[in-house]
Amino acid sequence: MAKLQDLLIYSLKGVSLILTKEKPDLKEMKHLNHEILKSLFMTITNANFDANAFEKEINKMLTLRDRLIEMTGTDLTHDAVIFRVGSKEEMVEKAATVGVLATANEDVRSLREMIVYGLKGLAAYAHHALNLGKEDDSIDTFLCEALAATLDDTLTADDLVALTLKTGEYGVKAMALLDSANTTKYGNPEITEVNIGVKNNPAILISGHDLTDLEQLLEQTKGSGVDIYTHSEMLPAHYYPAFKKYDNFVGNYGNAWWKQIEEFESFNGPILFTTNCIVPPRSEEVKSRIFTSGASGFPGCVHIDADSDGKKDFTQIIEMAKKLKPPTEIETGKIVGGFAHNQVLALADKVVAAVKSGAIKKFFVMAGCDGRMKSRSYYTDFAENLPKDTVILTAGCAKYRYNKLNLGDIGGIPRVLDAGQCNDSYSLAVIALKLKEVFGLDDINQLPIAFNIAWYEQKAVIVLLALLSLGVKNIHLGPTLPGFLSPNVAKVLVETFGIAGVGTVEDDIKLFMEG
Ligand code: SF3
Repeated sequence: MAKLQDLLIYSLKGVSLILTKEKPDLKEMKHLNHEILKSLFMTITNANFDANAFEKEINKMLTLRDRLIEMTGTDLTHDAVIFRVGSKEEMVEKAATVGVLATANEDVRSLREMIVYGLKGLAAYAHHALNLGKEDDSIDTFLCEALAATLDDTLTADDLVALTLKTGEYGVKAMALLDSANTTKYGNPEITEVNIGVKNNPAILISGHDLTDLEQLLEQTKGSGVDIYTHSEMLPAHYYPAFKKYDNFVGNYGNAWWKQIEEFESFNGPILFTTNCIVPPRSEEVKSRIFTSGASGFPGCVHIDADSDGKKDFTQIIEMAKKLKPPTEIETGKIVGGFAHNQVLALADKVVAAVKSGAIKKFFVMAGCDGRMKSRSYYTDFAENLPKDTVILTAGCAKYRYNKLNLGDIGGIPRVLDAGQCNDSYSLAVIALKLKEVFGLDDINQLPIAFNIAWYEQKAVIVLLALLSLGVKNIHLGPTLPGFLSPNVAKVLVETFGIAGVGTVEDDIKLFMEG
């Protein structure tokens, strides 16, 4: 399946090469751009495990490519433009020659991969915005130019470093687009207490990041007696005013994605994945309760596609829920979130006064991803051991490492401010830029804000590149530096941007508090 993903990416590069060279002004272009976004999104870690879905997508992309060749009459002869494959076996064979390792120079390979991973994250956010009816042609154009550039052997390492930063700039654009799409449709997130216990009704668990799927599910379950719970990255949906009107939208069940094996067992009802992160289920019983939609997929699980108007029919999930037991309680209580930019800026006077009086000494941006590695307990220890006059700004599923600790508040400001999903890391950048303005600083790095980011998949890569493009320096990245950084590329990131890994909790807190 990894090979099929490589080949799909290669076919996208071929299509992008044609689009970038020929710049066709075609009616079909919109459809093609949307397909490119979806294809890239499908290749994000833990989004889609269905080899047949990738085979189908490759065939679809090659048909679109051939049509493009015909319509533009291009004379491009790059292999990515002209290669042909028939069976799945042929695809796997071809993929072995065009995958990551096909670039021999390790620094060029490292930069190309960093760009492609960033583009995957960017595509995911642009695709979410598209589902809400918002798109930006300049993002689509850049995405194709950047994909095509990864085929260009004349580009130097310096050119690719510049392109990496440009990818970050477009990452900011895509996150701003999604933020505006979300808040225009669903309102600005506001401070919200979310129940983490359960009720006694049959229920559906919804996971992933797609709010339009949630909206449709809530509409279709209204008055049905079936409750809806969020899981993992869907938790922040509770913060949006538009979803508060649904009486059956009752709480969040469980933790970050990697705990789903046990948690899906005890949830008892069906689970809908709208995007990543899926963990292959261990039992047929749990698998029979898993449904996927959008870019996600798992072999043997029912995939629900949208019709031409974007509508999805969730009837079979709802009917299944009605026949199954209510969820088994695994915890009780409430968690608080909803601190996206609009809400935090509404509290700006309070926040600024607390900084000026010294009640808040430092903010720690701890956004990003969670993962199952033992070393990630670092983030729980880090949060627990931070001085009491510090505040954590979080987004993404990394929050589950500390959002249920009782870290208290500072003059009514909670010590963990959850802005939302990983894409809402944009909110944290907006907050930082606003504080820079309020404090009259010239440089974002003069703020009392430290960045200790946890990464796992490609959306964290675009968040990192976005922060770099905004001029943020000295970001710590853990629990280990990405394996796709070659020693030389890592050196550039360290020397130019002050990027660092993580050490021990004690040493790091000392370092951050002195910095
Ligand atoms: Fe998490 Fe998969 Fe990245 Fe959206 S759900 S942050 S890892």
